Amino acid sequence: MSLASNRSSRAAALVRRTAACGACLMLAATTVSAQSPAAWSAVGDFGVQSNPNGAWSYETHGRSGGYTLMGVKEADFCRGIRGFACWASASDDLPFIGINVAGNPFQFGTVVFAENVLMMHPNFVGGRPVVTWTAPAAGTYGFAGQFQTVDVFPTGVEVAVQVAGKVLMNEILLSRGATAPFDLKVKLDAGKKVRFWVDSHGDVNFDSTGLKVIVLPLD
Ligand SMILES: [Ca+2]
Repeated sequence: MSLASNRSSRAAALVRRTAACGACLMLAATTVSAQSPAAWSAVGDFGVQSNPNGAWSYETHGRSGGYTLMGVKEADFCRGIRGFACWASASDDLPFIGINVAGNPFQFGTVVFAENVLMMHPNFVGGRPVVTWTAPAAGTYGFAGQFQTVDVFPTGVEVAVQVAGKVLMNEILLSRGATAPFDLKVKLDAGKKVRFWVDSHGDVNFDSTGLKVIVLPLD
């Protein structure tokens, strides 16, 4: 569910202080705190009712290029895991984008399923899970959040945020619990897509990766 209508004057005041952006892209000087009302939340808005899901969509990016909407939804038992809901490109297959719906944190195999974080995993043929946010109107938006490895024995992942093919941030995470935070300010035309993806960085085993994103309108 989009929370766009809930943007508050407090949030606007918070971000307006850093809204004077002469460039199309720059790092935001303001960190969006946990207390800041969110206009959109990748975690809070996540659902398996529809894809696209408001401003969010859940895609697969293959090595051949192009993005495909994930067409399989599991309200529970994604990959046979109780308490795990997801979108996937094929039934019981990778890549997936999901969330813990168990009501408590748990571990399945080597993967730690925390609450309030999206879980992403690439596939064996180079397919990346991609969380995509589409600008509903032209404007400047703030994107704050992080990627984090959530497997006990990660083999390394490459994570990135990009818009229209331009990479805004790109990091390789190799160790357990490693994080790649971001706090970006981006000027977008209506309909432009900001994408958050996870690549296997070689070995695709043990590549489960968490993602949190808060989006705030800055105009
Ligand atoms: Ca890997």
